[in-house]
Amino acid sequence: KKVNVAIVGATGMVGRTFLKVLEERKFPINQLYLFSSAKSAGSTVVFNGKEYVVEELNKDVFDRDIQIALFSAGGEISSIYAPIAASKGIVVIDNSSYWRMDENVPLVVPEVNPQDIKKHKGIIANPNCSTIQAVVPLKALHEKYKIKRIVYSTYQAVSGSGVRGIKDLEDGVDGKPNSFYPHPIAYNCLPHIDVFEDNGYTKEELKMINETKKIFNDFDMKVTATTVRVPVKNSHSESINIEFENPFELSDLVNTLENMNGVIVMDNPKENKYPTTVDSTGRDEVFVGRIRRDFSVDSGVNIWVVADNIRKGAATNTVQIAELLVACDLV
Ligand code: 11C
Repeated sequence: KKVNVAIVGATGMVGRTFLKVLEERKFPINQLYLFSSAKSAGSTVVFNGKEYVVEELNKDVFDRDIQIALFSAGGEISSIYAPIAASKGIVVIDNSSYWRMDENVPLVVPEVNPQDIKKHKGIIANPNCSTIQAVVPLKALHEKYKIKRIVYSTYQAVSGSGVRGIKDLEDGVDGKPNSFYPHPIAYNCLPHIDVFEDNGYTKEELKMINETKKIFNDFDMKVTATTVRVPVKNSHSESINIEFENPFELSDLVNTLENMNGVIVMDNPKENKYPTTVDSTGRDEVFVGRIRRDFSVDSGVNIWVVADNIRKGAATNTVQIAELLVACDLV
């Protein structure tokens, strides 16, 4: 079965990666339509050896025969255009944060809660990149030992802020001033991702907390987070401390992670083997290492989790959701 696919935000960093991933995974596309803002409209893109012209987005484009629309053009565009597309029978898979916590919108990571796509009413949300890479390994551990509490500490790459973040890092290395972040990011760490809320947390931290609970459908789970921007170009790293309800054997826990779909365990400290952003960039899997018991609690573990935030954290996860829709005959 082949489907007609639209990409909204086709010229952005995630939009371009959608095209790369769709091509690599041989997604069954019949017609492809590419949309962007007026600024980028008219540019051309090559997909599967064929040239496509990017068109300016307007509400009438959704009158075309389209089955799936992948959105990555920011929350404001999604807030306006996703419901318009959905009202025309198109299934929208949205990368922005706008719809994620809406109770009518499933928030899906295919390795974790694929069953939730069946509840969609026209819009499916792709979680935040830092949430996606965390919940993939956590799913296996939650099923086996039941998670009681999670402490996330992240080390996030500048590509999470798009081209402006990469520019600030490169400019800073060249000794030029920042134009996007409030402080230099070159040779620095900023405990500040997205905006601060009144409770002292950043929006990125609250996304990780709330999205984790929604994906696991467990609102009793205790979750806290500190998210930090680091001078790394691509791939986010996370230290995750997990406390379980049930006891575990460390070898069994490692085995469980090794058998989890989408996870690669790289863990041999004696040989300096642990995942870094160099290993994960360009890959679709989530890499896990530094797996060790937390001796400060009855049943707890520390893990180090690294993944490509533009691929598994955004484009690949979205394309996997589209693959699921096709496989489940939901489009
Ligand atoms: C970052 N996680 O690294 C953010 C980017 O909610 O989709 C993605 C923001 C989002 O800055």
